[in-house]
Amino acid sequence: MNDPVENAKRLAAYQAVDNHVVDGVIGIGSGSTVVYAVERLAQRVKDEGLEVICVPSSFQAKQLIIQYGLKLGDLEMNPELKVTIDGADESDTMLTLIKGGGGCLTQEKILASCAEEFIVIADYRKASTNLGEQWRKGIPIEVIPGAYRVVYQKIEKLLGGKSELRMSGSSKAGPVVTDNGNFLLDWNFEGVKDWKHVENCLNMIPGVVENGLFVGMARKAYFGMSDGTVMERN
Ligand code: ABF
Repeated sequence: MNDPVENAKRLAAYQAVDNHVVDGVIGIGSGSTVVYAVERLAQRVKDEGLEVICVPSSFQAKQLIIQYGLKLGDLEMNPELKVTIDGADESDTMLTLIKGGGGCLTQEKILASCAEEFIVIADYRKASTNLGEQWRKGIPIEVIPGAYRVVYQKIEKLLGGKSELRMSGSSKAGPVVTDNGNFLLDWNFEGVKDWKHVENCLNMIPGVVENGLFVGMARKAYFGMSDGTVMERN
């Protein structure tokens, strides 16, 4: 594979699956990096007889699990996960994450919260020192459609910054609709120090379903690097 970013995603995903997956129930995140994790899982099922049930975090993840012939599960049948493996838009040195740039965050946070270990996989562009250095599009926030305007007004009052309703396509045809039938706001912030406080404030606003800040959830992150190595952060 010649594309350094794709190569980096693959390296991180393969290493995470090899180091953290044993027989049991696995949470499957969403996005382009997770594709490689599912690819590796399927190889291990075939080559080693690994026995896993995969719980998806999105429509995309479900399709991937089916496409690779893996066993599909859900949280009703399998509420306790051994590990959840997922991508991120950015991770700082404390493993505070921004997620939801691809539109998925609520089901991902649920799966992360149900896992003994939540493991992040990403390419080198996602690793930062201070959150917001790399991902410039703001914090994704999933909202009940009819509440988007009051939610963004309340966010501005409480925390400052500016929010935008995420639109689909270049023609601005309409808002992006999540797998849960909701809208997304992207909140642009400045000078935030206490991310747990922000996460809690956002989720206290009626109409907010969940937000894309993952604070204190990830156990470990694997970043594929452009030189073919993998950087680990705990
Ligand atoms: C989903 O996919 C989202 O939470 C996050 O925005 C994104 C990361 O995707 P990729 O692996 O394509 O960078 O997990």
